[in-house]
Amino acid sequence: MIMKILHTGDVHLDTPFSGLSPVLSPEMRRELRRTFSAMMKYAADSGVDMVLIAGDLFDNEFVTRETVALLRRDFSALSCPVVISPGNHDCADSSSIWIRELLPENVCVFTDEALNYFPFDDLGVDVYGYAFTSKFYDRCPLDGLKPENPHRINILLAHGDTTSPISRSCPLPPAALRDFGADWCALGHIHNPEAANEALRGIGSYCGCPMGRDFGESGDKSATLINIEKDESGVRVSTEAISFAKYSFRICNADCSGLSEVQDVYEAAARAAMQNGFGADDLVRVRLTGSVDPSLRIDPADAAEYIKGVKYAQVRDETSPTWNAGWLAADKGIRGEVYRTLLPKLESADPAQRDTAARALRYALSALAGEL
Ligand SMILES: [Mn+2]
Repeated sequence: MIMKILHTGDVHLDTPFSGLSPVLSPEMRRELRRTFSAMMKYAADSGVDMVLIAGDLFDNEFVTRETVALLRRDFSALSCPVVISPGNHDCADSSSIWIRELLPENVCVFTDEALNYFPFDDLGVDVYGYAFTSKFYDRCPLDGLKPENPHRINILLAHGDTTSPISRSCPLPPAALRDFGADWCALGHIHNPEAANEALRGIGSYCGCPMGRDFGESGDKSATLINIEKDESGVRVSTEAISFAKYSFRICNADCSGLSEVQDVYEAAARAAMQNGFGADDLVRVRLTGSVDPSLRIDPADAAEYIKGVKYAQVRDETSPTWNAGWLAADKGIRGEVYRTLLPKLESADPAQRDTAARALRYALSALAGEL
């Protein structure tokens, strides 16, 4: 038996993208839908045997009419089955789309929180799964269970957390996955899955989200194409990441150490974005780092204006106002006193504390200079 599967999840359709501008938010909502449709079109055109969706297809239980129409259209265009395990964001509660049977016949959805399976006799595969039926799922549903038909290809399609045995998002310890004994575990829940996937080598993998939705989901995003082959000699699985998103969130640093002119800082921000090769399909955050002159007044919005040729630019000022600050340390007046008081926090190991102290010092220096 040999089969090809497209595995996705954590699409979070109808994410509001509220952190972006009023023009960009609706565009990114459309783009997320387009990315989903591109995956389904790929599945239709490349003749995969099955599509697996490992939960969180929607961002929340209120699904827009437009999105329901899109799912019906894209799923009905497929000649293969689609199997869905609802996750914590789109749980199978009594009002959910999963229960209302709005989807075409080739779509199989787990709606029970107990583990069960859909058999696909023509493909020789059984797909095991379960559903979140509320936001939280506190236990591992695999305990003591095994696939019923060991000679078939057994897939576990699951939304859960392999990184913590006390997770409230369905704990799935790697040892429990191994004991269950599926030929492959197609998982959802972790959007940036590189580290988690390292620990799952040979058992399964998270697909991650197909498109980043904010700077917490930066970098290349993809779906997973799974090739699985099973015969008397054993099981062979290979996976391939396939990208469908047009836009990506990207983060880089601009070292501003020693700078004392805002113009130079803004140009450093623009240069960092350029040197990282960010372009028209990138939503970019530049983090300003390093120690700068305490009197420098950095305006992140002004700095962002300098970053050209990208889809969206944002600047975060994470500099420390401690460059060349000997004159402040020696100041016998109130400015020196403020500086000396804040210095331990300016040099703290905790970034949040450093940030607060940096803002406090800049505010104090501006106030004492009569600028506020
Ligand atoms: Mn998710």
